Amino acid sequence: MSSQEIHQLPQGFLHGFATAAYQIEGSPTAVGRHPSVWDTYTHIPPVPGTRPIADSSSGDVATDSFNRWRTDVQLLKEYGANAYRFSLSWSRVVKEDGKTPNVEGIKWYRAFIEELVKEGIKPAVTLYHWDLPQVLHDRYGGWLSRDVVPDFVSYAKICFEAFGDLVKHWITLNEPWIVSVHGYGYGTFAPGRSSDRTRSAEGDSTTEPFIVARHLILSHAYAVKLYRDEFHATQGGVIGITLDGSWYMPYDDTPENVEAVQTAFDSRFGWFADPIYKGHYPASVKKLIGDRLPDFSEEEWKVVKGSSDFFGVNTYTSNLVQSGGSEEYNGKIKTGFIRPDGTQLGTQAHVSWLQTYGPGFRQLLGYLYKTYKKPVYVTENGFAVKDENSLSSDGDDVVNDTDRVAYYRDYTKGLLEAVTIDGVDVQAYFAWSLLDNFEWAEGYRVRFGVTYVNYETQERRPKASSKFLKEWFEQHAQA
Ligand code: PNW
Repeated sequence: MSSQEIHQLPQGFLHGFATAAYQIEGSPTAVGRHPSVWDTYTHIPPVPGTRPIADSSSGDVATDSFNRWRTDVQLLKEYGANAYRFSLSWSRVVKEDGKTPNVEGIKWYRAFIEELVKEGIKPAVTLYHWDLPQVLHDRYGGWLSRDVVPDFVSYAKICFEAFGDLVKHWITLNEPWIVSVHGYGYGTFAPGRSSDRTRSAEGDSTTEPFIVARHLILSHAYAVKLYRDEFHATQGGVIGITLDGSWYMPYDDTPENVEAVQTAFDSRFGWFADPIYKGHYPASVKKLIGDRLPDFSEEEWKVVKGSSDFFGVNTYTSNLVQSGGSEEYNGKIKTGFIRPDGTQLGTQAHVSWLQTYGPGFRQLLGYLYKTYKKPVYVTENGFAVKDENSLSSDGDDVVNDTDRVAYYRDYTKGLLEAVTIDGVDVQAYFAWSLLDNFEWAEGYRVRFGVTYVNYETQERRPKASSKFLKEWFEQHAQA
């Protein structure tokens, strides 16, 4: 370590790991928790006989973190994290009427948060990471109805009141694009609605994702308004949203493909980010969706515009973009990893959508900062090593995650260059994920953790990547 390498990230930089409630907690009925749409979706496929989850699993047990939370906090400590991003299960915090605080559930989260703070780890709390209470879906269609807005705001209020003395970083929603498109377009995530009748008995993929997106944006915005009006003065935290996407580059320099890149940014980030940070929809999205893109009233626009203190981004990869795709949600563009000369961008992960490309991470951070003019929080970044799931848990292979170490080496380099050379105001970095966990439609076959989890014994073993990140942040972040 050379001396000029020390402490190049700004004072107060948050670094740590991320998880989400449904992916790790298990114990679906403990302390008064009731079902979310993910409990339903994993147990009752929307079309009888189909397999919504690749290995037919669910989050019933997951990493058993509801019971093993002290172990998890110790791991975070061991890895040198000064922050931890996790989500609250809405149906553990609120009773089945969807309104009343569930005292037992709140007590459980309170103990967990107190332990984090005692250990010097700042909690960065996501209010919604995809686990809508089933009761709200049944009552009025969940995100399809505007009725969800006051229910989300009252849930947020319960959380600010119960935890806001200790939590200074709030994230309203995780990846509204994924919720809208996977939940109501493709139907591959809960609640699994789609026009594709091999996947879903109900749903309209041409309209529902846009309606859902509108209610997600409003729920976010009114929760932020509440925090600013009633809690900020006494609690002094920050609040914002997390969007997801990649760095997009033209496949070649033809004008159509160069233009398609902007359309890619607009449809993945801009659909949500432009309303929230700029106060209008992107022109390309308006043009493509037309009347099916529901507008906001003048009063709503006032609440939506400026409703995020930071730009939270979950990003894993980069894409080469060509014009001429068929999917509206993606702006009718095509994405890939193979260059015109046949070479690939980087190392292939276990999931088809992910290849390593560190330089794209640096560029994306710059693009988001320049375009949206807010401090950037990297709320997820990570890699699923190919065939890691088929290694024997007896030996050391499972902890020698060479490709993941190489990924983090590339991406931390991109992070540092964005901050020190490009002057991008990045204030947080969370690696996905603290643990191998329930990877949604992939079940347990895909592992993103820096900690290996043996799902038979629930034993946790630190992988080489956890050591890499620990040492890297020791060198580059101020204590
Ligand atoms: C994230 N993409 O979703 C989620 O927030 C996590 O819960 C999840 O476990 C993690 O990624 C790993 O999959 C995304 O294709 C999944 O660009 C895919 C993409 C983006 C976000």
